[in-house]
Amino acid sequence: DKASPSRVAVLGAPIDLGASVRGTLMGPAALRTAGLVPLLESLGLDVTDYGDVGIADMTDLSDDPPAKAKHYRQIQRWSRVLARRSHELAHTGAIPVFLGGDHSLSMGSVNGVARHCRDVGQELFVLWLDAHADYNTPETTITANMHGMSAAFLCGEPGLDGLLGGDVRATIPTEHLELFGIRSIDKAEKELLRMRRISVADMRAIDEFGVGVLTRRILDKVRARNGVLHVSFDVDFLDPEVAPGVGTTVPGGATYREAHLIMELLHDSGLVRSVDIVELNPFLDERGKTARVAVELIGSLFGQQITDRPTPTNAIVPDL
Ligand code: 6HN
Ligand code: MN
Ligand code: MN
Ligand code: MN
Repeated sequence: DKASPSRVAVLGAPIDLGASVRGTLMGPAALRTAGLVPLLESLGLDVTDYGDVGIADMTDLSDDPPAKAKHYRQIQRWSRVLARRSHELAHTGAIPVFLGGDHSLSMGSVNGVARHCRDVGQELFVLWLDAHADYNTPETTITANMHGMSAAFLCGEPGLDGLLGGDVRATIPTEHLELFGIRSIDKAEKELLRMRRISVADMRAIDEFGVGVLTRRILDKVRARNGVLHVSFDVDFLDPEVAPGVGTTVPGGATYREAHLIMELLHDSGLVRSVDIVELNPFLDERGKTARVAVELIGSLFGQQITDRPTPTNAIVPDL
């Protein structure tokens, strides 16, 4: 496999208006406090921390906000600023790591990476580690919370078309979105996912086949297209016992070991080019437990391991 870049660009996005529970705006600070940057440096990576982005200098656009999209103007500011910064960072050849912040930030971060991939003619795949599918539109949403709409926006679903104003909206083909760890989908959202034939490795699939097999299946698909991978890691992907510091916990999530194995396999693949860490809510955390677990997992994603055993190549992979 091709070697991953050895430079990492950290950028915080202290945003919480995409969720109904306040507090994820403290996420970037908590991830830094838990030692994210020194851990990455200890793995031999050249890390630049660009601090947190803000939206104070942004002027509002004048499109009509959709009826069901709470705090649309604020999220629009974040999306525009993040899409631009993300595009710039991807251009530098470093691996951008976006620290959230609620999951609406991915509308900007992934858009910027997708735009860069389009410029250089590379296919981008998105691995969405999450309890939720985040595939609502302003039409299907029950809550009007925009963090539940980010994956749908990225795939070009209608309803948020004015979000980036005149800036480039680089959409992801629906076959390039891989939802993983899912255990909570709204009714209309499920229907839309089915219509679009989006790949959903739900918790049942994980129980039946295991995360090793399912992760390899995705990596094989990316390799077959000579593509690269963005990992959007919503910490509610983890079981609430492991990660209590989240506003939208759902029981029955990934275990500590399952999550580490996924990250280790992703690292070995050399395919990951950008990462989001989202939905950590330090206000709900228990003495930094969730922040620490999230940082350890990012360590595994960037090569922390016990021995240097390589990934076996003889995996049996079912067709889901
Ligand atoms: N997240 N499906 C629910 C909604 O409000 O649309 C939950 C979304 C959760 C979003 O956790 O990133
Ligand atoms: Mn999410
Ligand atoms: Mn470009
Ligand atoms: Mn979630």
